[in-house]
Amino acid sequence: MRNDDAPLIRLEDYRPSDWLIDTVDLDISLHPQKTRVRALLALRPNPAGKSGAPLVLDGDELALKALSIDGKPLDAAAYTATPQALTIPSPPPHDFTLTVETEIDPSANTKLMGLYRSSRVYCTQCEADGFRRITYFLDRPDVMSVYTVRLEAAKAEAPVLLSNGNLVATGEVPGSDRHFAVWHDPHPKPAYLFALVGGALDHVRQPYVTADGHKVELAVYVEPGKADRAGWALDSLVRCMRWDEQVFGRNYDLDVFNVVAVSDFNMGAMENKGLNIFNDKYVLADPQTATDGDYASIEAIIAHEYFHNWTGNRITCRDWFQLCLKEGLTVFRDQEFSADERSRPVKRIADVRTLRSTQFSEDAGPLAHPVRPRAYKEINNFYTPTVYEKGAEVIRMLKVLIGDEAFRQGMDLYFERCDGTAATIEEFLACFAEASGQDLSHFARWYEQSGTPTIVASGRYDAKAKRYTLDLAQSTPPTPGQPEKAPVVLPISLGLVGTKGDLPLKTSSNAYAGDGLVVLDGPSLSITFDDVPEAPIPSLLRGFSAPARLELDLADADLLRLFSADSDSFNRWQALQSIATRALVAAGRPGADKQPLAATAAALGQALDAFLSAEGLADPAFAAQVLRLPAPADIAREIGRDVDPEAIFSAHRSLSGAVGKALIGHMPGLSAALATSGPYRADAASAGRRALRNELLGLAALAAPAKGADLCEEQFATADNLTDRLAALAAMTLIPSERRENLIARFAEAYAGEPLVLDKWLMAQALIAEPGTLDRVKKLMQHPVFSLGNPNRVRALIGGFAANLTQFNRPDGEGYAFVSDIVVALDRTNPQVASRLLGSFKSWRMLEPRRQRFAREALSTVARMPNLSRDVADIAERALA
Ligand code: B3K
Ligand code: ZN
Repeated sequence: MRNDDAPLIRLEDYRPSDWLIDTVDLDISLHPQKTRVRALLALRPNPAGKSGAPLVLDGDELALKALSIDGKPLDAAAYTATPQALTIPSPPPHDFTLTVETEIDPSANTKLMGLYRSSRVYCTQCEADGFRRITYFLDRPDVMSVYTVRLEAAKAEAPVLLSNGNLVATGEVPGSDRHFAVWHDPHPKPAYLFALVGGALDHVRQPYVTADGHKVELAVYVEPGKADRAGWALDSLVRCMRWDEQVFGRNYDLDVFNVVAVSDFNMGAMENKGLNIFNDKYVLADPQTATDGDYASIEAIIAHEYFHNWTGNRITCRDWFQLCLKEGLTVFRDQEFSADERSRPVKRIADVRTLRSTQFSEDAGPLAHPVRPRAYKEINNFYTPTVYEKGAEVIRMLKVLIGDEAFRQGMDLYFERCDGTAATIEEFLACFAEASGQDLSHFARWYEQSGTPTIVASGRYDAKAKRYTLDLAQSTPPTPGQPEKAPVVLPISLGLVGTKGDLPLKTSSNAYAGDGLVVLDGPSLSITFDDVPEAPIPSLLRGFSAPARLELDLADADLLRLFSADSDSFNRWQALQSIATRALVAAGRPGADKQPLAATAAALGQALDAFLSAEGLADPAFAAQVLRLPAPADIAREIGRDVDPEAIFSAHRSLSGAVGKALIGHMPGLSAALATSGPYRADAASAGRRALRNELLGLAALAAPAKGADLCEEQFATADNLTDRLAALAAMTLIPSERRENLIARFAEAYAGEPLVLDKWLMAQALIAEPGTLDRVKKLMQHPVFSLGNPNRVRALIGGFAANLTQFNRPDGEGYAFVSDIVVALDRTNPQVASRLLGSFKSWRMLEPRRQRFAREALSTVARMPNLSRDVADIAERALA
């Protein structure tokens, strides 16, 4: 079905299912091309639905082989079966069993939704609506059933057979080369959490005893020969399970917990009950093939999927509009876990960078939507930074607003009250309203309204009266479908910074909630602080307490004072970012004067120089964040319209180069002091030291290319880990030269046979900000490691190119044409990966007119293609609207 014909599904049209399925007995006989699926469904009329309603089961590309009710084959006239639906117009008006047999071809399933077989492993992906590609079903999250699954396969082909829940039986199929395993999951679940895996896999395992005394066998399954790379994932699992017991009081609830890594996967990972399936990129790690960033991502994603066991699985979503109920909350939980495991301020900075680059940009463009969308054509297009990252920010604000204790009580109440149900945002919020005694109806607007609010702040000090007045106002720009915006509830954590640090806050304003928190919930507010002994500098939105833009006109000198004196690490970091952003925004406008940039470079250089001397070694991970300027794409977003990527990029290069020059004196000493000794360790402190060294290396490459190239070559040759080797490659890509090409070639030789490492190699090249990159990328598509069929390769090379601000947005439009051609080609085999890639066009409307014209042309060409998937057509349509 084409998108224009695809129905718009609306939240307001939600109705409970007319039928429920209490139990599902699946018998799946795996075969590469002819997998037989027999499903025995115990159906029951839903008291909350219409009685006497027809039974309409969802399907997707299915072929029905047999059908019976209560064991009796159904007359052909009593039903209709198409690939998309199985309809029984007059089912029995009472409980009955339905046996449905289908046959599917896992090898032909290139969409990687439903059951597929790739790299000789059978696996499934059912969220959001992949189960209907396995058998006809009521494929909606509010239909929850208890599953028993018998899997059968050739022993040699699939010695390992896994499904959800606990293993209850295994055996041989007499007289054949086949065996079977039976799994039972006692927890009712929606179909999207069903999973199976079959294949020859190695594993590592570890016993675990939950805080409430339940013995659990944990295991991580990987491709044969890779078990020595599974240890970090297993270790992360143990740590996050303990953390969830301690911080949220949540225990695990089955006898086994299995994680399986597969090499062809549409996204990061999937939280199937008791059987998490992962993109191998987020499981496999050793010092030679994974970077510090990979170690951190693995830890975070293992935790994320595990945390879903309570926030997602035991309590699931009533309908897909409630997606943020599980995703925003679970991202919040994984962020908190990583913050506790690592450095909280550094984690917050990293998360805010991601939020701004992915979500703020989405919110500012044609694909903007509320955290809880009201309508969709293709739900898979709503697994977005808005649902995930902004959804997590909403939870974080809730916690700030009601306080830690009420937040924990609200969570406990939610777990107690909603366990075993398919819930809504309203039910979730009600728990916190009850626990805190606060009315959260205004707060709920965060779920309904898209767009990033802007807070405009200004302050004045009355020296005579020793009073400081802060004026705050908010507004949210119009977004598609929502021209009128109302004020939202903005928790603004703040401090007044004097010459000797934070000044005490005294005010009689009722907008002041205590503990440095002001709540701005109307269009504007003015708040006066008394007994302020000196003219302070306001430090607003500490810890980034609300996902908003802040406009506060502070002089560079004031920002520099915040950088050195603010007690809030986030705002220390933000102060330098603000100085750089302001200068880059000014210099990045077409025809802008570059002079102010030189002054900023000098000021930043000096501040950083002093900072590195004083505390560079105290917290290297924080220092690395401080050194990293806002990215060119951040500046483009700040400018917001008539954007010329080249102008921004050249301003960015010259500022970075100048800052690099100011710091170059530090580099040898600091680099030596930061060098880690002994074998590689993945812990946050060691990673922080490498991060700072490598940040300096990148600056050196820009400040002094010849010297920088020497350093890169040396580091590449001597490093004992991928983090440092990749950093050497990345820094070298900034230096156009023969030496760069040699290093690129050496890297490929060193990591031949390591596709996940070569992904990084592909991406590093796709990100080179030079006109030759397009041809380079086209050539790399011919490299043996590249395949359009593997999502990781596509995301690395083509996704990398689409994230290259100057080259994707080439002035001749060729970058758009290239990416859109690939989207069209890919759409024939894997619509989800294709539509993600098309999302790279999300910021096209902020560009200058000529580029806009080319981008529109490319999008329109996609939109006009016949037989587009719903996924791609939906993005094209909304991007153009
Ligand atoms: N819930 C899955 C994402 C499913 C995406 C479907 N298109 C992974 C996660 O968020 O944990
Ligand atoms: Zn999730």
